[in-house]
Amino acid sequence: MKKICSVILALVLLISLLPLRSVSAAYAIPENMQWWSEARFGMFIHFGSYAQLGYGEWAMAGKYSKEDWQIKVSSIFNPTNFDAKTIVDYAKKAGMKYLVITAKHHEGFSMWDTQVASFKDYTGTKTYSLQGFTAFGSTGRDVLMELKNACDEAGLKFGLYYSIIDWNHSSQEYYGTTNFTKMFSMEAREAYIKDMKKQLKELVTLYDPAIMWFDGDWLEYDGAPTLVKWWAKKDGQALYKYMKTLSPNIIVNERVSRNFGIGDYECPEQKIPAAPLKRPWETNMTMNGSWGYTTWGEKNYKKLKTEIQDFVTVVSREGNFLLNIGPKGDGTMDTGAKDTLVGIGKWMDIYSNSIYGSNRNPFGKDPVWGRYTQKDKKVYAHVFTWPTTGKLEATAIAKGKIKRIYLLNDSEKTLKYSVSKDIIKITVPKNAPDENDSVVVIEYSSIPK
Ligand code: FHN
Repeated sequence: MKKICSVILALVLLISLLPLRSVSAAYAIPENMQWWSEARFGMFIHFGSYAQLGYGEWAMAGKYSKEDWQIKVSSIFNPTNFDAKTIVDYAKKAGMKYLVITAKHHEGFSMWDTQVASFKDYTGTKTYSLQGFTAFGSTGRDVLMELKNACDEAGLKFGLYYSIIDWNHSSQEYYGTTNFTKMFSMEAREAYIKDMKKQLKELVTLYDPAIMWFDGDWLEYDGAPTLVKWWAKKDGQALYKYMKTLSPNIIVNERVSRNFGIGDYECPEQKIPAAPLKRPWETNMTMNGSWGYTTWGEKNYKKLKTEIQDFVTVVSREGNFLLNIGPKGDGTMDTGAKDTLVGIGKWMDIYSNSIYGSNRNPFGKDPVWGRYTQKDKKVYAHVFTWPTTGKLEATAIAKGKIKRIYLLNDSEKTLKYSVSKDIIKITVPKNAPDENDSVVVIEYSSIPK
């Protein structure tokens, strides 16, 4: 038996060293995630009472008491200029197919008219929510519903973010030692988890989100709950199961209790994995280093080239890209966010065929000049560094029959090429068609399975 196992192991190792053939996906995509996998690109929106201050979504932690934060920051939050249609228009024009907005971040401020009684302010008399705690409540508006309706109208999927930790809830408080929260008692813990699930039921009933994006779970603890380690792997498993009973097709990320393989996909944050992961994944990333609005973030936006090349790199490793905006306290987007979205949109207008429904680089290793993505019988060579020699060297799929090679931005014109062994030498124009990422399409008539 032992001998058989070692032979199988050796075989598996050997196969893993072979150059990847045109593997479109090394794992199956569940039916309810097909749209998500094809979409590749979504908008993250960090929007809460913290936006009012302009110091980001962690401004309260360890610096404000619940009372101070609620009086000095949350109570004056009044996003009257929040314009869901404008935000969704920018997302759509950028080529985004879904969005995820913070319904409740760690501050515990509910962005909807929650009726769950324990989510009160420090006095225990007012609901700690946009409707219950601010002047905005008198408008009768529901920003989450406005955004959901705008998404429905524009054909984008609508998702919600929900923080498991809650710095303002009466059950717990921010606890710097673990950078999590500390429960005041085990009874408070039980009651909070029950009420958190009541809020989640409210959110599913009211907004029917396609995605529930959890966060504030990061203890990565697999043991019996304590006051400081009050959220464990089994709580995450129970939460995932609960969400699926509320809405069987909802997509739930791994941050019900991360790094235990729970949830439907992994969420590398502010980074791009060096290679495809073992199951569906989505990099979540800021445009300017800030999730929630910050005054310094306005001057800190990445270059458009960086955004586009990061996005393509994510897709070349079969990931999704969730790119964040942090609206200001009045609800408007800042110029840097708008410019970035318009810039990505201009590139996507020409090159989105190399993104939507595309999968990993079929060769594993990145070429020196850029990235590869693949969709069916087309390999897209994303050329970040255009050759000065007029010749682009690309890898051929072993035993594949090339039908045609052309520029994605000028598909009528066939490019000349020659193949020797597994190298294709393509004659390309002197100047790069796109300063951020030019795409050469290598279309095959047949590719071995
Ligand atoms: O603490 C949060 C942070 O504010 C932000 O929401 C990011 C987004 O992925 N998640 C947590 C940090 O990992």
